[in-house]
Amino acid sequence: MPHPSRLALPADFRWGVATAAYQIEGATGEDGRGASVWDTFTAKPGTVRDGHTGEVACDHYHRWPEDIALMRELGIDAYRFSVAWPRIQPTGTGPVNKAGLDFYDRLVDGLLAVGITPTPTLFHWDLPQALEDRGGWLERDTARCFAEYAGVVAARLGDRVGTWITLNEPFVHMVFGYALGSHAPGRSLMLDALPVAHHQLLGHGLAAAVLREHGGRVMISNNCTPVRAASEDPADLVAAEAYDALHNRLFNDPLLLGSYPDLSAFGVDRDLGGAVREGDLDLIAAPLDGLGVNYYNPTRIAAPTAPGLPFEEAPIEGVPRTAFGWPVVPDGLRELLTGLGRRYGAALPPITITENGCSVEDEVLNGAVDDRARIDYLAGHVAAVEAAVAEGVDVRGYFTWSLMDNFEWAEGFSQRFGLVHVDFETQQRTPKASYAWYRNLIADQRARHGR
Ligand code: GBH
Repeated sequence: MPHPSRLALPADFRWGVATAAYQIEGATGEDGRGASVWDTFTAKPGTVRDGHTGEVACDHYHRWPEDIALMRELGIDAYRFSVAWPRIQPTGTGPVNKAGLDFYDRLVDGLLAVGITPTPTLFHWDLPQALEDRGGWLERDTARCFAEYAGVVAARLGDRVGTWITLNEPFVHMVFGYALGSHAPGRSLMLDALPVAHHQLLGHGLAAAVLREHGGRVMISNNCTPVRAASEDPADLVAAEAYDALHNRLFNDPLLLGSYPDLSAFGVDRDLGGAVREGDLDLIAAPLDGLGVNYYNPTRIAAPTAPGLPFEEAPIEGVPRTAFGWPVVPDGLRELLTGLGRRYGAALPPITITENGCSVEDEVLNGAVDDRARIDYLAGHVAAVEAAVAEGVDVRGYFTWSLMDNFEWAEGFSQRFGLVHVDFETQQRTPKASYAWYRNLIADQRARHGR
């Protein structure tokens, strides 16, 4: 494990933690918040493990001062949280709920008061149900509504927020939410979900223009995975290429190159099922101030053995696994970052790792939580970022997922990703060993650079 103080990262490298509204806030029925697709989804039996919901979650909506105190003690530079659209516009468009804006106003002021940069994400999967009732992200108009909402938030917080993240992981939202149905809104459209990719990206483009009018800098967080072919067999190579196009390039290419990748292996045209209109790609490709990269693990792909999709996932063998069963491959992050550098060259804006972390099964023993598997995971991945920087990739910051254990979507509260343990009966927070480790890493880096 590399000693943190030897990390060769730039002096202005920024450290943070990330969360998302529906995963931590709770208070879903308070202060005029409208329903989101996740309220509807979790209310349906059989959708989430053990029937868990985000109704209370970490009760962050009420306990945010305590959570800011934990962040202050951790010593982070920046906090990535998400704004719940249905708190701001309960029906997704039109009427604005002042009490919802007030909450984020208090949060932003609370962060600034302790020297932490608020870095809000505007959409982390909790679409107002009223918009889903009109077709959700399958509908082009949702992109327009998203820009309207972005303008409302920026008008209130834009004097104190410098950098905005428009969307979180549009790939994961499209696949789990609209193609497979394992996340809200629970639709199983397979490839017919592709317009959801375009409408989210269009929403990003329209919102970016609005955020800029308010003087904001704009980023987007994409879930990226380095794709490895299961073998050198040409059929596996072709399958890996197809998967890379769907997972990574479908979202990075339009943003950075202004065009969609070739998806003909999926029998899909470049207009994504007729969704793309003239001028859309110019909007989507407006320069970004940074690309947010969320990395968890690499993906191994083989040729399909049955008719259907042009690829099949193959297991990655011989590596540790997280409690979730995901393979732990820190070097995959270096591979991913250098690969982005090679593919996009001068078109690649500075990168921030906006999520990286793992779930660990843990328990509080005598007031302490020994999550050394998380320390190993984080140390390995920070070292991979350092290696990529040494190879010339411009990475400006790193956010750990997550500050605290929270509602892990379809897995409910069963997967713990936090630096801080949360007892969901008592809401007691207990910093884990990884919290102390991360605090030391940040303090060492700061001392090293005299800031
Ligand atoms: C993120 O999504 C989300 O932004 C965040 O809300 C969430 O809590 C966090 O990650 C943890 O899940 O099948 O072994 O190849 C991550 C999306 C999709 C990444 C599934 C890992 C599969 C691992 N994830 N993916 S594997």
